Amino acid sequence: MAELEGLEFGKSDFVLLDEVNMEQFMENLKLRFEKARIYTFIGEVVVSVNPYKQMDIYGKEAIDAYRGRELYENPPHLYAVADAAYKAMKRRAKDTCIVISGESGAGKTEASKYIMQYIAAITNPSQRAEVESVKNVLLKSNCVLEAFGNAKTNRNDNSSRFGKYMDINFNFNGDPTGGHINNYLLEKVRLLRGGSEEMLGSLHLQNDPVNYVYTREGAASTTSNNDRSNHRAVLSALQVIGFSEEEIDSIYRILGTILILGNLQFETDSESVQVVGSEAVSDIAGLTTTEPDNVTKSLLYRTVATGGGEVIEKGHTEKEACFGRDAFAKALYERLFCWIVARINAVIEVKDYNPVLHGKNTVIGVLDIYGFEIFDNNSFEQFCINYCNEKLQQLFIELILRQEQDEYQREGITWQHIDYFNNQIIVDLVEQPHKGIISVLDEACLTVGKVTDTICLESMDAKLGQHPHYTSRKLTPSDKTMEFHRDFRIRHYAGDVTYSEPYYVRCIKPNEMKSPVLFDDARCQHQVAYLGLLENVRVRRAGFAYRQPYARFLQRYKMTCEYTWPNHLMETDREAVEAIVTQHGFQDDVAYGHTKLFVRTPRSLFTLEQERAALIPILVLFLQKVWRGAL
Ligand code: AD9
Ligand code: MG
Repeated sequence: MAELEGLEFGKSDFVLLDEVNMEQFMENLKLRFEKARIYTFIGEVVVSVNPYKQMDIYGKEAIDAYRGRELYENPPHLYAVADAAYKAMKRRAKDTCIVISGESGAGKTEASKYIMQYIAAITNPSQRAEVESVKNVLLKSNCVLEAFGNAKTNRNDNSSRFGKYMDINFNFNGDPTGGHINNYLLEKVRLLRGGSEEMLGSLHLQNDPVNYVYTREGAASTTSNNDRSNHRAVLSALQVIGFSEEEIDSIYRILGTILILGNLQFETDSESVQVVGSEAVSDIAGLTTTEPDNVTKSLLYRTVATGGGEVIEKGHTEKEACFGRDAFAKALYERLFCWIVARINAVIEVKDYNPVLHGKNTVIGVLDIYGFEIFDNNSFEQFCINYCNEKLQQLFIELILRQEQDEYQREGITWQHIDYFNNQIIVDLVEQPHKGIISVLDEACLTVGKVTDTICLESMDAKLGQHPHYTSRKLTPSDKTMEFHRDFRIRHYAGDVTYSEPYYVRCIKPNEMKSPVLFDDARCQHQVAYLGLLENVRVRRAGFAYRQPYARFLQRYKMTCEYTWPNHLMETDREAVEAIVTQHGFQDDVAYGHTKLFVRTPRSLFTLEQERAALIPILVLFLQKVWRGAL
């Protein structure tokens, strides 16, 4: 049990801190990290610190320990959350979702994989072949998605360059019947170091990524990837999922085309822009089975409509040709990735599902989103990523907070309001029709012929200058370009509230060195602050951590009280529950709703759980004696 870990490992739930302040929070987080306890609860939320080393906590033994148990019965673990989500889905036949957040390299993708592995391990006990095959494809799809959707960055060797929302569909038995992947955005490749000489030769490629502009940056940084075996794993995963040899060959041809495209250079001779060297063009033509002339034409010209309705071909400038080349490569890659995802979806989608015959089909969704990204220079991509996080936070506040309050109201519980920052104002700043940043940018792009950053910024300043979360920054001209660098800032939410939800995993990155032994206090504290974990604990403590219908509570704990065991001596279930609570002395820690008991801290239930566990062997003996007629 969580508490049985012993205090030398710190508090297993931040709700149990003596006082909720940053100092105590950080002390506990650090102590647990140093004692290799990487998971800690805040109620039902799991806070995870990336251990940067293989932990022996994911094996069969651990899976068996968490399977079907209640959240507070075991030490904090991803498996506890995965099991809770699975149980909730199965018991209530309702869709559930696990949201994993944290900054780059904090461990989101690893967490999502452990969660999926757990779900795969606990389902299909009868080993039905078709369910096994669905599970296999779901697990293998991660490998393929990572190969094409992840990239080496300086923050994470295996950074997801796309957001992933994976649905797993279940039948009424709770066995997986299929799934669906939604993906958003991506980047580079990990093809070259793993490919055989023969394969690379046929693609007109060399086996060192340093030779290619698009892969040079990643190749230059230190690597902890075993590229050759990863490459084999991807190939085998593609085959297991059902990609044909021809399809796999096409994938490699397209990747080859992209890499060669990236190396293309242009030069301007007296009259026009030309591609430097003809070999690359003919290689691309070969890989894409088209004529070299078509390749050259598409790289050097664009088609435009004149005022008179005529369509003409206009030559690019050298700079335009470079932009065009990169945009083309990106578009190719994006389409390839989307095609791969669609192809996987076609294999795993639920087929022939008949709700009348098969019962209700439910879903567990796992969202592995990229967390807030803050760089020195933030592009439109960062804007979208951060907006997406704000939106997620907003949905969370709206849904969970309202649901929580509705439940208190329904059950007649007095609820003391807790202050939290509602980020609706920031979401509005971005998305409001006619007034939000997206509309203003759209408008600026439509009305002005040639849009510059300055024009966009001026237009935003005019419309949004007074907004409390908008700041315009006009910096001094840079020496090199003599252009004004201009930007704007959005003050994103500083904290959040996590009302009881189900199923959040909050990942923290302990240091920037990928070290298993370093706990960088300042870096960690920063993350704790912006993930709003302290507010999370406060809300959790002010509210009620657990609630159970009277009958269910009674069923589980009746043997711990003389008024309820062996005979139910009270008039109603509620009275019986009151007797149990009073006998154990935690009447100040509960509230009685119309149909449910609300318990403020897990500690109270924990005492009950301990007593129940101690009583069970005695009861078993007692019952055996009764059966044998000895009593
Ligand atoms: V990004 O936003 O996609 O750049 P993530 O997904 O948060 O990021 P990821 O899961 O890829 O991070 O973890 C980064 C690295 O940390 C992994 O490649 C592992 O080497 C390491 N890691 C993370 N979690 C664990 C773990 N539970 N056990 C061991 C881990 N190593
Ligand atoms: Mg990731």
